[in-house]
Amino acid sequence: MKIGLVGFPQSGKTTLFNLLTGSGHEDMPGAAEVHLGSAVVPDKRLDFLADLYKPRRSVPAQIQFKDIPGVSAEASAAFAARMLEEVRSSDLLVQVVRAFREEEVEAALGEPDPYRDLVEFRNELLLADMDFVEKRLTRLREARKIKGETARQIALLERILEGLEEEKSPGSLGFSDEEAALLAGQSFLSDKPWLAVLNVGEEFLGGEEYPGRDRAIAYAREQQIPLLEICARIEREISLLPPEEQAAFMADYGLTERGIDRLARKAYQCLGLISFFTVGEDEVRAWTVSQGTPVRKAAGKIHSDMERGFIRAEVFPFHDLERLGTPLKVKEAGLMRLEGKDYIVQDGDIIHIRFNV
Ligand SMILES: Nc1nc2c(ncn2[C@@H]2O[C@H](COP(=O)(O)OP(=O)(O)OP(=O)(O)O)[C@@H](O)[C@H]2O)c(=O)[nH]1
Ligand SMILES: [Mg+2]
Repeated sequence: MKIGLVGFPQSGKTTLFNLLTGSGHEDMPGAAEVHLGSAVVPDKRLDFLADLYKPRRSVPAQIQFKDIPGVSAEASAAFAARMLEEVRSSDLLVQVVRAFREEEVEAALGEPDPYRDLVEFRNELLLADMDFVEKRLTRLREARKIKGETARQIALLERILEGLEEEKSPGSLGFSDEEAALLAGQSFLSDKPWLAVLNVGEEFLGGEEYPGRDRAIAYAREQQIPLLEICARIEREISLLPPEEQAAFMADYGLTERGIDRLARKAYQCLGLISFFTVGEDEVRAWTVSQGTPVRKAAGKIHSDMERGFIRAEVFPFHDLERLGTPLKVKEAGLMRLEGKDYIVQDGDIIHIRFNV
């Protein structure tokens, strides 16, 4: 799973990327480099398990981030196309939106207007999809005799194009099984899960409003775009301080929770992801799977042998362990269960796989 940090130039994508992944890139405006990095997914439950089991290591889940430079009006078509491919290969789009005041940036790009940037970004996704569909249509129509599957594909793409022209993403049109098969797994940019991070200046952290805040928030609500406000620069600066000083600075700025905590939670929601845990003296570890994953498949994340030779899973919920204090008490209370291969993993399950190969 890869999360793409996307958006217009100079909106703070690299600053946010540095914050999330602990990197230290300092790009000049117009730098054309994609950065890859991973961030630890904060989870208090894992901390609790580490305290309880005192394992040699505690392994949190990780999210991969990709920092994709903004494409300015002066950029070459080749560069724009390459960046579009980077966006296409992201599982979730996190649009970083400029909502901070910074003279140098404003001299080149004008005042921040997060509403405009949200609307324009969506339009760009729709336009990129239109362009893709139109090219496909042109190619299909070149066939000498149009019939059968080609004719059905053309009809479907025409319907998709009409939708896009009315600002409807293909996924919202509702496809029959036959139509889905015709699309053969083709995914559209405007269908990608998308959330917005409004990158606010530190001066707006106290609740003071930046230009266009209400309008941007209303638009996001109407379009059902999950939205977060993060001050990437100040959080980045705080993250570079000695750990014991960080809490006090966070409090000074009225920050109750770190950006990564909030972003990870929203990203998991958007992508329908949950966590389960494995525990032991050697390690406690958080694993990420999609909602609805059967336990045998989840076992395969840990090791392919566990999936192949799966016998049963011992399962108990984290909240019972937290409530009762020890695994023994959970067992005595009759809350430890044996589950077969089709059991659907629940968020917070603590799982031990019995297997045989
Ligand atoms: N005042 C202020 N400046 C910020 C903030 N976040 C980013 N900046 C500044 O805005 C400029 C652009 O930030 P970047 O993180 O490089 O932006 P970007 O989106 O990666 O830019 P491109 O990669 O060129 O698209 C830099 O000078 C940052 O220091 C913020 O929260 N407050
Ligand atoms: Mg950048």
